[in-house]
Amino acid sequence: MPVLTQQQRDAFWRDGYLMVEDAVTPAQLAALRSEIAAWVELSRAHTAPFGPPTIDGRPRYDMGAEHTAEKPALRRINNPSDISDAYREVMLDARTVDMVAELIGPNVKFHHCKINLKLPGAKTEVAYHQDFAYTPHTNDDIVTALLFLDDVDADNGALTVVPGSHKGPMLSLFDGERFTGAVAPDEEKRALAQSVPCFGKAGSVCLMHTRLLHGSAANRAATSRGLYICVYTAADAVPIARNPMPSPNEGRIVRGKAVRFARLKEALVELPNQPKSASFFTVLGQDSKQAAE
Ligand SMILES: O=C(O)CCC(=O)C(=O)O
Repeated sequence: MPVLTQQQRDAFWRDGYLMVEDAVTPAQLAALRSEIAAWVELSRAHTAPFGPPTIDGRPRYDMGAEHTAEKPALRRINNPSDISDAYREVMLDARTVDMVAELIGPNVKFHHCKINLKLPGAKTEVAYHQDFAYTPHTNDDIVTALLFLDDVDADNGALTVVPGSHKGPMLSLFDGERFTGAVAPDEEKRALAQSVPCFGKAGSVCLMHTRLLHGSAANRAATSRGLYICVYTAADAVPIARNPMPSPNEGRIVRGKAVRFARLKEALVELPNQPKSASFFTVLGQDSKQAAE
């Protein structure tokens, strides 16, 4: 039995994104949320990004500069599926994976995952960009699955997307020679004028095409906004840039089977610069908390 209707699949390809409620079971959602609560507690004892490191030696957890023990601003956990059974289970086998397989399958592999967290009072925001510019592949059958760990409304920093923009051009994330990780200010202004917010209950997922233009504002509410973001590609999409967040699970087949041929889609792709810091928020000009020396 398919999990998505034909109408939902058509909407994804027309708009470049699709919202689906109840994308994981209540038990899965509860397990993910309980891990987050523990990681937020853990972050109170830290004054700079901390481990256990990802496989390229960078810290797994990143906090915004406003972070304090009393008011944590943990904003990123890199590849939580490497360190948590609950996150691994959802990455490998939640209903979201079936949905992705119905969009770009049958053969689907995992690329990387992360949590973007906006705790109350945190300043974290996401400048407009297209994910494909960070993770270019030989073709663009790539879906970013953004699972809502909290209820998301108009005040707590919702994801905003530009419907149909996945059919448009790839926009540069460079300002001259400098990789800014964000589209130019005039493009951002245009995007803001056309964008729509993605609201939903915890447990909803936004399935987003890798070329869709999107961003998000800071959290102005007293409630947190967490997203568990998993990136999946068609098995015949082969990376043409280093994974910004490498994981031992990169390339793992999550539905169907491995394939022998890479599929090439003709395109001119600007190659990204990879972050050396704990998360791309520093590339966007939002410093991490750093211990005072
Ligand atoms: O956290 C968000 O609101 C957006 C996430 C995002 O754009 C990304 O991680 O590429």
